[in-house]
Amino acid sequence: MPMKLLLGDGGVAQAAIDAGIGGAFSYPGTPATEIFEYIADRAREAGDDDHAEAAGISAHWSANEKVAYEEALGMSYAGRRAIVSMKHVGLNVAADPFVNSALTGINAGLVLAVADDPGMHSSQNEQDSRYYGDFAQIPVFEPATQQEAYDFTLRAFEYSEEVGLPVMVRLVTRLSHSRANVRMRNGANGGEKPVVEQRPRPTGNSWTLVPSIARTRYAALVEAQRRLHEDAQKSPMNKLTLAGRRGVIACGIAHNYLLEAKSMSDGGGGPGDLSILKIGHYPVPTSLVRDLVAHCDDILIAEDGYPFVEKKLLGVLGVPGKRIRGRLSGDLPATGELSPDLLATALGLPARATRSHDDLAARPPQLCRGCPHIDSFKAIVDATSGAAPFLFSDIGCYTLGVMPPYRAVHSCVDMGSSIAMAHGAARAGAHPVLCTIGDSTFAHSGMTPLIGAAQQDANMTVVILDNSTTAMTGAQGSLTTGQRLIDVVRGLGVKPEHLHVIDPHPSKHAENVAIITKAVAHRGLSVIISDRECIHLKVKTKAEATAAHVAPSA
Ligand SMILES: Cc1ncc(C[n+]2csc(CCOP(=O)(O)OP(=O)(O)O)c2C)c(N)n1
Ligand code: SF4
Repeated sequence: MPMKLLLGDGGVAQAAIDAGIGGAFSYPGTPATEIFEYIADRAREAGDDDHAEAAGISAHWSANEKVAYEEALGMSYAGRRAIVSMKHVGLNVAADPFVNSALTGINAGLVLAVADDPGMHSSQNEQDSRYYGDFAQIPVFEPATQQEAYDFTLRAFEYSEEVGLPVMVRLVTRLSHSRANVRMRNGANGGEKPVVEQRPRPTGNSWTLVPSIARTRYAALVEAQRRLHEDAQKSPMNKLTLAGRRGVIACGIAHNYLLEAKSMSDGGGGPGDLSILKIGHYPVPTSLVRDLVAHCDDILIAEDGYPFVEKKLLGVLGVPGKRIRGRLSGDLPATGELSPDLLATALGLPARATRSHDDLAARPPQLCRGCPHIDSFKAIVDATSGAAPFLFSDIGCYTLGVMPPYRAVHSCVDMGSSIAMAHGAARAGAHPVLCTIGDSTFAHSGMTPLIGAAQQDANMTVVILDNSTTAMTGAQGSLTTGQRLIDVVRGLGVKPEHLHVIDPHPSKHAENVAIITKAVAHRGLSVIISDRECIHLKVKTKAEATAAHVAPSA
């Protein structure tokens, strides 16, 4: 079998290719971005085609995660396997089709790869996607290693078709972004292309969720839970090893951390007699959990994310006579990433003397020198000085406008929120109200609130920072930039006389301040498009661009 050094994200992506997908769908977001990029790059190489159609794999960035999920679901209905990938908060955006697709079911295999970010390396929260899987009542696979990322994803496509449901593969940052050798199935990596037949259209109609059909489908989903539970008990992704009376339940990557903690101590004569339940396939395999708890007196639950299994195990009443330890008990920290050292300490094993993050010199993120956002913020600040403006903002490189000396960002809640929040504040009578939003975020979820603001002629100023790219996540393309952005804004109902395009350049500062001042003085909606490309688009390669800037990826 061929071997390849792959990121966890690469393992998922290569498995999707080897599973014979017809398409990959995504909106960028760290740490999931590389799943789509890997597939798009391989497909492009194979097909020598900008959009990879010739390789038989369609791979285009979508406007947002909801759109990506729906496109993937449409491909599955049409009989081709599909993968949709996103960062954890992207699943909030895609939650509507995701949850409802568990009722409609799928046709060809549909895999949702979600990368969570415990510790918030580049995210606004550390939510745990396993809850979404539980909520939608679909199977979730959680790999511990890059090899499992590959193996579990391949299996996820088959299993999705066996049970007629989407299957989630849940990753975390450390796995997504670290590399290991991965053995691939025959035909991968230069071998024969996998041939997966287009599946025929199912008869009957289960895809139209009018109440009469939805009720039947929901009953079928609830009924299917019994099978999903039975499958999880028997799954080779869940493994129970009974030994001593101290037990550990290790979920996903936490199993890797456990092995490392044990190996540090085994080498030094530490206990090798832990009973271990490794969980990689949900719903939680309850009978395996029961067997472990019956065998042990003291059980540590290690999961990178929320205390999902720990809460289920404790329920309302707890487990009398047993010591159940984890994030809820305080034996592991309530927030942030786990690590081998944290597990070692919780198990009373010797921890390594490691460097902590505190040893590293602090390097706060900042806008690059020459960044067009700097000039936009300077103009906004000068145009509103002394007026105590509300400056709502959004997610992108420009969020760094929160830092001194600009201090021109007063909020950043979720993608696309700035326009709607500004509208809410304007309706409260606040003035002046401005918001800043990037071109990619505008396409993601800024267009819809602008329709309402335009219809109401809300007393606010929207500044769209068009740098021609999705800079923060590594310079992916943007769907609304340049003339297309202007056309879209007009089409959403913004009056042409209150739509201005400026060039955020130091030489144009006075002119820009005057335009913004006038726009803010207008009692109604005005939109300013601040149009200058990210300086890194001029750099030849994306690798150079990424190396050159220190704005965080999110
Ligand atoms: C729901 C969600 N999806 C994806 C992301 C990752 N993300 C953060 S900012 C951003 C887009 C930034 O592009 P743009 O708005 O054009 O601003 P720029 O970084 O180019 O200044 C993305 C995709 C996220 N934080 N939340
Ligand atoms: S990557 Fe581009 S948009 Fe982001 S801070 Fe640097 S210059 Fe500005």
